[in-house]
Amino acid sequence: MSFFKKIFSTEKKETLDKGLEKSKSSFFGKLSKAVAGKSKVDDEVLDNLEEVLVSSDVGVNTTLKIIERIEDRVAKDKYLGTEELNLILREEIAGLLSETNTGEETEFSIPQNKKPYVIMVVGVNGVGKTTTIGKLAYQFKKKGLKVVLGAADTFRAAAIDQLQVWADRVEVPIVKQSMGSDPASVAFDTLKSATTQDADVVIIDTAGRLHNKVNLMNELTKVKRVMQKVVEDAPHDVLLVLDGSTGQNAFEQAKQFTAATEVSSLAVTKLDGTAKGGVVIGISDQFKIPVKYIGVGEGIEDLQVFNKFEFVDSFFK
Ligand SMILES: Nc1nc2c(ncn2[C@@H]2O[C@H](COP(=O)(O)OP(=O)(O)O)[C@@H](O)[C@H]2O)c(=O)[nH]1
Ligand SMILES: [Mg+2]
Repeated sequence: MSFFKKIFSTEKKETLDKGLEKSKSSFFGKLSKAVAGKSKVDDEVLDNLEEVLVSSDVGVNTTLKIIERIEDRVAKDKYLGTEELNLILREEIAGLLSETNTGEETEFSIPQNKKPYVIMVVGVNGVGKTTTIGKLAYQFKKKGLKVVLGAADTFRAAAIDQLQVWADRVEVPIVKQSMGSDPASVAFDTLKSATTQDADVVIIDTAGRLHNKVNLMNELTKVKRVMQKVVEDAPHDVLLVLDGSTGQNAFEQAKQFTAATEVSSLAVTKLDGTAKGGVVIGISDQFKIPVKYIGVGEGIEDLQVFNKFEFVDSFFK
């Protein structure tokens, strides 16, 4: 049994273990083939390992970094056994995640000195923004925080309705206008309302249907600027939601959004039921933006605060 079980809630860990099952079995299946019949880590094993990592959606750059680190270890210890490879990979991956994620977070929380604390949620259609907002609102409310949602994805009526469904489910207020209205105006109204209600957290849903970078940049810049008329330093967090099951596509989206706006944290969704969980490692390393939350199911409880120790432990257990 791993010692992490003692630190973290067993229930949370079980959900994570289950969510990462497919990624794990695919990764270790490939890894055992990569080292089959080999007792020491040599060039051939390293070549195979490189292939395993790339095909597990860790991403080319991050894979090269990991391989380089293992090469350094091989150079020091010429008889590095393949049975030690698991442990070494685990250490190197935890090390990579440390560079961006402090990794100590285990609880849903917000800084105490910002009120209301404004989270702007961005990302393309279908990645799980609205669902993540609903789950987050639920967690914050459970902590006794007063939450207000803003329906600034005004492109589709369904988008507003979906957020409304979550607001009803979690029983938190929502600010919305009709479909097609100005997202910045909705964001403004939401912050006004939140201030009047003395709310602790505001979560703003946005549209991801902006295909070109200039449009996207203009739109998000405008939403931010208008929010700042109400709360000077808003948004405090720009949370980019990425669909983990899309693998390399998630990298591409991260590239586009980080070019269009200042993204301060990431949520990687749909890690359940995919074999592409390695994407979390690559994205966290490549973009130097902390992964704050991970989605491991469609249910209201299926959002977790990302913790690198738990993640690596679940993956390598
Ligand atoms: N399996 C799974 N499905 C998810 C997760 N997060 C979101 N979804 C589903 O993804 C779909 C799109 O989500 P939605 O929140 O509407 O995406 P949006 O367009 O970005 O707002 C919905 O069917 C959600 O139930 C997750 O962590 N796991
Ligand atoms: Mg939505």
